[in-house]
Amino acid sequence: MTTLCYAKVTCAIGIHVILEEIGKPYDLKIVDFSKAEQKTPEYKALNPKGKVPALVRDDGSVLTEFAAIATWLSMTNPDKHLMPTDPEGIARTLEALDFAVGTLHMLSWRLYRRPDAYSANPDEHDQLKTRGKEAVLAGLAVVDEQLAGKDYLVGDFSIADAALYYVEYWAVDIAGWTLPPNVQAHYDLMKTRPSVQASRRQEGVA
Ligand SMILES: N[C@@H](CCC(=O)N[C@@H](CS)C(=O)NCC(=O)O)C(=O)O
Repeated sequence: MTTLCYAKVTCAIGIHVILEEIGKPYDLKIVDFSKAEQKTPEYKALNPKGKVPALVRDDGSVLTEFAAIATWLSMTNPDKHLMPTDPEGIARTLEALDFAVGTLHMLSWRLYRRPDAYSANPDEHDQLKTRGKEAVLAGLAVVDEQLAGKDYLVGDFSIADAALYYVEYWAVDIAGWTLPPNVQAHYDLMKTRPSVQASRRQEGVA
């Protein structure tokens, strides 16, 4: 059965949401970061990158990278309408998805959350964290303008919203920051979706 390898408080929750939106049976395999299980030979045999999410598909093959997994799930479940089908809609969805994953998460949040990955000098960590926070909030200000007058990023709910959702979750529930108004409204709306509620429940998010 399709299995999502995930860890708590990670971007994998966005893929978890997408699997719940699809509604087909799947398994969850927790990778315990507190025990560094992502670095074990067993997990690296599955995903040599030592990261989550990783999706083990029905044929046993493993797919990694949020954007690739989300796009594949969307395209193999076309009846769920998780992405537009016209070229403009596809491009706009991937544009928003990549901004959430590539810029908000990888370039910005990671700086806030993992300053040790950028400097071995603890004296520099506070400054790096501040730069990371500023970068996330600057990015969310751009998203706020994109969301003006809209419920979701592109048309109806799409895989891009699942990506933005996990950044919102981190910003609010983990960091305790205040979101700009349209982003907060998007986060509130996301939390009304049964897929989001189920994934939060299963991952123990309040
Ligand atoms: N580019 C990857 C990023 C995945 C990633 O950075 N995952 C983090 C959790 S949010 C992780 O597994 N970190 C484990 C580690 O750094 O040891 C993607 O889009 O899936």
